Amino acid sequence: MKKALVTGITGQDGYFLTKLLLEKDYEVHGIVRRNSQNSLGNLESLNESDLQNVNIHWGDITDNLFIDTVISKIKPEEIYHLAAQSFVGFSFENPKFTYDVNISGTLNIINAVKEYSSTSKLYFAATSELFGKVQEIPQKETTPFYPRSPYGVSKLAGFWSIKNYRESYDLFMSNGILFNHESEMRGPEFVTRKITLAVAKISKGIQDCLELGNLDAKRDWGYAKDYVEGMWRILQHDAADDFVLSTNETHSVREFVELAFKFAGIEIEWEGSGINEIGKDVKTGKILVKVNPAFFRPAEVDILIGDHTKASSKLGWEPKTKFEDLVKIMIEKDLERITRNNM
Ligand code: NAP
Ligand code: G4F
Repeated sequence: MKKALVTGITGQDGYFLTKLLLEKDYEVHGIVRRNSQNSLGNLESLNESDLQNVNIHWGDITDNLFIDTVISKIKPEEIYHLAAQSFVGFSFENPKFTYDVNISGTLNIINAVKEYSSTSKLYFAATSELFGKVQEIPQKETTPFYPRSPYGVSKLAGFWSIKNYRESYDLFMSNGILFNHESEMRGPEFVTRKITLAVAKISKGIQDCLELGNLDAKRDWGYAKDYVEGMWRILQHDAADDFVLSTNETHSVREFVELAFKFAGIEIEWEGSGINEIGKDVKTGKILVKVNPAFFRPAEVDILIGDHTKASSKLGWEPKTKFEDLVKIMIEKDLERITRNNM
């Protein structure tokens, strides 16, 4: 039985990756940081028998003694390093914290592999945020990087640390340059989930209006379940390398909002522009969407659209879920949750 260690196992990707690894009969180990509720985050949505098969190690990736101990004890065949301060907006307010977790924490993992488990294959969760102020459309592995946030800068340090250790010490360390991927397990502060939660509540009459920042931002949005399959394939490849995973399509925040309302049975129309733009219910004329400058970022990534040709040809990976289906999955799940909780 192969052993896999997952950092960030309580997050969105950790949930889907754990399910995939258990299906593939891995012995799954996960790192969970302590919280006052003793909560296992998204893992609590696993069925009971799956949850019992996950070996939890309580600790923080910024604690190098803890990381050394866990990695030297388990010596996993595969390590998926997903743990991060992953919210771009928060990274502008808390750059030091973001660097501590995303740079020092990543260095702790990489160095522990080198010192105590050099045959482990390591996956690092790099990101399309590395492309930032894009230098080429679409973006692929050879596109120059230009990060636009403390988060992006921190992930750039992780990306190059992986490459540097790979080349210096002949270790199997790969970067997954993943474009945005969302799901019903997405954290509520990210724009897709913020939208589907609000639209579900508005359609049930328990929220009046949705306030957003930049409606023009464009992202290449895929489904997280498809992307964890890509992570796994990256570590099954015969050599360590760097791969873009994307859908090769881009859509604006505005389009996401329109579609989410449509799936909740509400047609909206837009009026005005800039910070005065509003979205109105076509039937009732009620204002359902407003722009709030508080949600704008000091520097924006205007457009992301990937090219996953390399992952297709070398790994046989393809995203399966289309944009419309992703929005539908998310809104249906939030409608169901809200109805169930009678909120
Ligand atoms: P997420 O839902 O925010 O999950 C982040 C995970 O990291 C959570 O389990 C969190 O634990 C854990 N974590 C944070 N700080 C930690 C620390 N100091 N010690 C231990 N664990 C810590 O993120 P995600 O969407 O699943 O993304 C997974 C990874 O892929 C992240 O590195 C992210 O930056 C990267 N990425 C994501 C996307 C995307 O679109 N989703 C795209 C490209 C790259 P808590 O539950 O305790 O907070
Ligand atoms: O959903 P977001 O916060 O995701 P963002 O910044 O693209 O980052 C996500 O994807 C990255 C991969 O490209 C990951 F590396 C990262 O960890 C994370 O998972 O924002 C998406 C867009 C931005 O342009 C933002 O300005 O939506 C815009 N937006 C407009 N109004 C908003 C809002 N974003 C948020 N979170 N909240 C708003 O009200």
